[in-house]
Amino acid sequence: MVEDVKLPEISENVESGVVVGILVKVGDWVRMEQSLVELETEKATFELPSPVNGKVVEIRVKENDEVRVGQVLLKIDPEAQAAEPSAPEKAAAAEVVEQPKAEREAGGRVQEETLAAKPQRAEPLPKRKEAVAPAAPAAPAVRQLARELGVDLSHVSGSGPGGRISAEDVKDYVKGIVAGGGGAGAASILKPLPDFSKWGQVERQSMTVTRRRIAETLSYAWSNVPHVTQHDQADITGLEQFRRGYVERVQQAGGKLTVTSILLKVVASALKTFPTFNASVDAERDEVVLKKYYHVNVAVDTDRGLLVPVVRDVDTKSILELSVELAGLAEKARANKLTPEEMTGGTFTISNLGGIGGTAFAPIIYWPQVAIMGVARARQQAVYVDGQLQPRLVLPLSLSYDHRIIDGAEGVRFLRWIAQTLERPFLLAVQE
Ligand code: CAO
Repeated sequence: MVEDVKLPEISENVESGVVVGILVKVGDWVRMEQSLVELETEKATFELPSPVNGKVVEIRVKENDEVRVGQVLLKIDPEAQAAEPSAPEKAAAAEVVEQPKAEREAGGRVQEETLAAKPQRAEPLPKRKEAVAPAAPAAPAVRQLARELGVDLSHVSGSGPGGRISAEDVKDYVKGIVAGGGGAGAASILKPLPDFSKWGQVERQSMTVTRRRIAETLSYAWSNVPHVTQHDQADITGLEQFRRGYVERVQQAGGKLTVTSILLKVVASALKTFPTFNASVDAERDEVVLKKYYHVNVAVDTDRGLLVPVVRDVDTKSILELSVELAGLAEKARANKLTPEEMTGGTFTISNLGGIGGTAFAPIIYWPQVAIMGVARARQQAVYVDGQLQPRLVLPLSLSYDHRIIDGAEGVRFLRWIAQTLERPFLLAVQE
């Protein structure tokens, strides 16, 4: 009976996709799991594998068609008779059978594909396969390259839209492994997991494209940058009074005046005073790249995971402008509307978890930057001021920096500078 190949349910809330490539034609013999159609959804790009062995008898879609979950894309006849092989094909098949075992194994994939196109082997065909899991998003040519280089694409971070993997990404990954860094994936040596189901019930969930990219980026920084984290705190009692006094005004302008938007301004001044914190390390050339622009990433917590939009030219903007811009970027991040440009080019990162809680944390540097500041929750504390115990609002700050180019003393000075500026915000007015 002819098998309808439909667009399966890909993931929650994804009801349709766009056909970006048709990988077979009518009359082709396909094997179960062979890629048939390449599809792109708002979350991922993947290749739809064949659920059966058989012959493609009809293709109902073309490139750029939008297709819905459950729609029939093509039809495969699992019972169609293979054409009688020609004499040369029979000879080739006989040669394959007579090849030495080692040689057969070495060329296994090519043979498998050849045989798939002309099914002459009398091997039993597996039954239907139900589950269809999205593969790593990459074009067939990129998959071919990965196969040739022996790269598992699930370890490669895609730089294209929706995490799509390009040939360059595959090459970069291999270069990283050769250089000993593990590549963008930094996951070259993966130990096999135990079978957890031996000890109890488990559920497996596919990582989203966003989650995979977060994992790749942070693994790379964690494995390649020697981190040191320095902690300090700032008495922001006065700053809080100032903030409260302007909350409404900023709100009217469409922003939210919080410690994060004030920190953007303070950080821009600190980066000008301590240029090494606004740099990158070019390890290949043994150089430090000092940037003369001040674009600060702000970590935003979204339901898809951590996103880090950039506020550009922070040094040229007022706290009011920064508050409006930050509120807009955070909203866009949470609505999944950030463009790739809005997340690239940053020179330093602020990660404020204080709105949620916590006393301190050690953030991971957002490579290729060299420093990141973590902010935890400001709390009322009893502090001696001029010999008197007073209730003060104290903000915990943590700075992780790249110890290759920043020494501990400089780390302390940088963070102290920020703390002192927060304690005496009028300093901002007199700093460059
Ligand atoms: N201490 C105490 N209160 C704080 C605070 C802090 N450090 N930071 C923020 N707050 C308060 C704000 O003043 C606000 O209070 P009100 O609602 O009473 O005015 C409330 O917490 C919520 O603030 P916010 O989160 O809306 O605004 P923000 O500008 O401070 O932060 C953003 C914006 C985008 C940084 C934040 O929403 C966010 O997503 N934080 C999480 C970042 C993150 O996940 N980092 C982890 C990266 S590493 O895994």
